[in-house]
Amino acid sequence: MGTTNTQRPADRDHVTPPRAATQAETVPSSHLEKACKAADIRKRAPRHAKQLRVFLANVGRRQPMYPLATPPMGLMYLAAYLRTKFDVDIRVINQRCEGFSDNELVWQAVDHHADIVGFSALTPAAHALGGLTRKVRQALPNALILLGGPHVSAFRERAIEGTEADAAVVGEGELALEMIVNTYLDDGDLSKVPGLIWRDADRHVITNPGFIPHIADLDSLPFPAYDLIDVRKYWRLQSMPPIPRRRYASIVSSRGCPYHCNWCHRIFGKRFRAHSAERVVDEIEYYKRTLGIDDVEFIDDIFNHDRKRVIEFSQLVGQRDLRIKIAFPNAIRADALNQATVDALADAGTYFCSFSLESGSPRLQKLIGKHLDIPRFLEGIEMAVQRGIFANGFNMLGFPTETEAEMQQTIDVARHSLLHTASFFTVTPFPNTELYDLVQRTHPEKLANISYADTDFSRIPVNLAAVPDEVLFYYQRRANRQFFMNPVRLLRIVRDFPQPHRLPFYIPIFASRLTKGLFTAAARND
Ligand code: B12
Ligand code: SF4
Repeated sequence: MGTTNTQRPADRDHVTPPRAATQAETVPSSHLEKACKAADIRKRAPRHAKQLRVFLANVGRRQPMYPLATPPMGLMYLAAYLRTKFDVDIRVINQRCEGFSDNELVWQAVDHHADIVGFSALTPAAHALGGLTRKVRQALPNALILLGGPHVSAFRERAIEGTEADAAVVGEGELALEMIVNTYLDDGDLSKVPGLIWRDADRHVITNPGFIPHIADLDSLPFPAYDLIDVRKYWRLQSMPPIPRRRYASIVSSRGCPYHCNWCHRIFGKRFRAHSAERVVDEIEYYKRTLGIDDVEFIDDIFNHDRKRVIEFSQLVGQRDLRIKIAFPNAIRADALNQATVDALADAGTYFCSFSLESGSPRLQKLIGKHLDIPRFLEGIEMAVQRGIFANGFNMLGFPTETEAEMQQTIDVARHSLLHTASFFTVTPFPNTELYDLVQRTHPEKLANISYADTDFSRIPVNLAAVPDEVLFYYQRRANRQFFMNPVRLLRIVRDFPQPHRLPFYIPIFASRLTKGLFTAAARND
């Protein structure tokens, strides 16, 4: 499909001189030696006299009812990788953490004199990409503007439309970005990068054929670039486990997931790829030494897919006497746990773990492709709680065709479990998922007006269930009431929450869940 040769105007050549050989002669060899840290750099990009300047930003701002921020792992991985391949000066900004306005974010790119500007977005924040890329284009007319991250993986070509971006990367980014930078430094012909979505000289959007294989050996990647963020800022904010003020680092110890949940993008593919246990422990040890952390959270898709690795990891933590606290705000599949893995994780220092039920209905478990073994899910939670781990649960209400009785089944499984806390989210279909395809086949009209930018949890972006909005709202309120309004559970929360004095912080969020839809349902008639 790739047709036109180059989408890069000639004036972008200020970084890549047209006469490479002449330019190389002007570079002092000592500088070249220093710049070319990786052996292959000279081969790949011998010609640019000026250090490449890259600006990477995570887009989106914290909301009062959704104040979470986590280190921008995707960008930190990309930055660390680029540094091993090119002579490059990189600035990484997370708008969620810094609280920058869009103008301030663009100013950061300008201040960095960026040659390449890359934005990463989750879908709820993606509405800002149009304005941001236009402002960058105005302020830095020669910059190559890239998009990547979960929103691009979901929306593909639609993600670049309405923006000024030159190209968008679907899925894992390291190798794609390396190829893009090489192209940028060479002849700017983006038609050479497999699978890339890009704009040709006429600004038409083109998707290249082919794909870039996933990185087979994750251990070949450098540690994510924590030196490019101020991790201490994150310690003051709420992270994924609802426990603020932890001296933590996030770790992605594996990529890819072989399960088939139909709402999930699987950005990193279906094959489970993991860092070795040794490398994960090295990483923790490194952060302890360099960042002064005493806590880590794993945000893999599924940390415990390989039980042998779980045991090895836990043993190494013990052998090296790491004394680290470990949280799994996601990443654990409860029905894949057994006593040995729970014991190993608890011995290693695990104190918080989220478990995803999603639905308590066996019919829906099949429909949504999760196929969770619910009795084993409950056993997994029980084993974890018995080992002193604080257990949080994720559930969803509003799957296609879901009935009132099935919503109640979910509530019942959750409230009869030993979970300490739980959330009951609304199912939202993202493009390029099987769930989205299912709704497109059965109720295409429901997809027409989804407001993905709506992060107000008292509203419903879309209702796929077999019940009207008011009923779905009712079951969401009921779920919170029945789950939490239980004196034994409340006592357990106060007793076991790692920072009980901070519990009042959650009262407004909890109150909004208990009143969800009470004030907006009447205003909706879809
Ligand atoms: C941590 C996390 C968060 C953090 C924020 C993360 C962030 N980046 O901003 C918080 C807790 C805030 C969060 C919130 C939500 N999240 Co979340 N979250 C995650 C999680 C568990 C890990 C993200 C991560 O760090 N991954 C590891 C890094 C290495 O991967 P990465 O960021 O994708 O980056 C790689 C590529 O995408 C690419 N890349 C990324 N950026 C760029 C940029 C450029 C220029 C290029 C070239 C490449 C590139 O290269 C990177 C390296 O390979 C993912 C699950 C997952 N497996 O990723 C879900 C996930 C991202 N979240 C998801 C969802 C649905 C949500 C919520 C909407 C949930 C909800 N109902 O509230 C909210 C959104 C809140 C809001 N209002 O915006 C979905 C994404 C859906 C979508 N289309 O956006 C995911 C994918 C889960 C899933 N499997 O469905 N989340
Ligand atoms: S287990 Fe998690 S990562 Fe795997 S398919 Fe299901 S939702 Fe996606």
